[in-house]
Amino acid sequence: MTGKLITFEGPEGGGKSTHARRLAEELRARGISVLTTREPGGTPTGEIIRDLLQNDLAKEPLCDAAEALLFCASRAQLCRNVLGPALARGEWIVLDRFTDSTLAYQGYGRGFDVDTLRRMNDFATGEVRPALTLLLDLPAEEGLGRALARSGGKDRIESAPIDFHRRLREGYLELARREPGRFAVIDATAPVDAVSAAVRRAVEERLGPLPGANG
Ligand code: T5A
Repeated sequence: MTGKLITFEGPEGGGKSTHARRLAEELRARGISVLTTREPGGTPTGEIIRDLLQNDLAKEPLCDAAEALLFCASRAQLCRNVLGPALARGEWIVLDRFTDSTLAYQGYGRGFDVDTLRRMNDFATGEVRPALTLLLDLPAEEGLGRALARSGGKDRIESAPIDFHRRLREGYLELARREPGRFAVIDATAPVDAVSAAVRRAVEERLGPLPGANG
């Protein structure tokens, strides 16, 4: 696989969608072929799973095990049908959430065994692995406040108790400490342009200078 997968991760409202879009625009402006997508979702099946997970589509309480498996099912579909083929074509991919979301939310947040979730992730992803993971870190309260201000209401996961959101934030930081070569932790409380600049610096430091980049 000759392409590169860059993932954005972090608690709610950290700016992942904003910065995934901005990074993709910057890469395209430099002549790089970039695919952008998101999890859960990114395929027709994945988008239906997203609706189930976020909007209570089935109108029954979703048990935590089913939740974890559905995230992985969406991921398997995306990896086999979209990410693997794009990487094989040499494309770059900017992905809004991936395997670390399952470790943080279902592991540190819901309390499932993180090593079991890692095995589920491996089953779902096959050989697809991120070259770089940008963790947009901010306190749970601040991120939820931003997400609420934007959408005006909370989805199923945003409605979880604040301790859940605090645990998953700490979980992300623990994951980043364990894999410093893959993760770059970015202060997402900074103004949007400062976060974009930090994202670009991290990409160049970890993956090499971008074509046409001169500082
Ligand atoms: N999930 C997902 C799991 O539990 N397990 C899994 O395995 C996976 C894959 C996905 C949900 O599913 C969970 C996690 C999530 O709960 P989603 O809608 O994709 O749901 O939710 P999020 O990924 O959290 O996306 P959000 O849209 O809520 O947040 P973003 O993408 O981090 O933030 P963004 O860019 O939309 O920005 C939010 C607001 O903040 C402003 C933006 O303008 C926007 O209004 N903003 C800033 N404001 C001030 N300063 C900055 N630096 C700002 N950056 C952005």
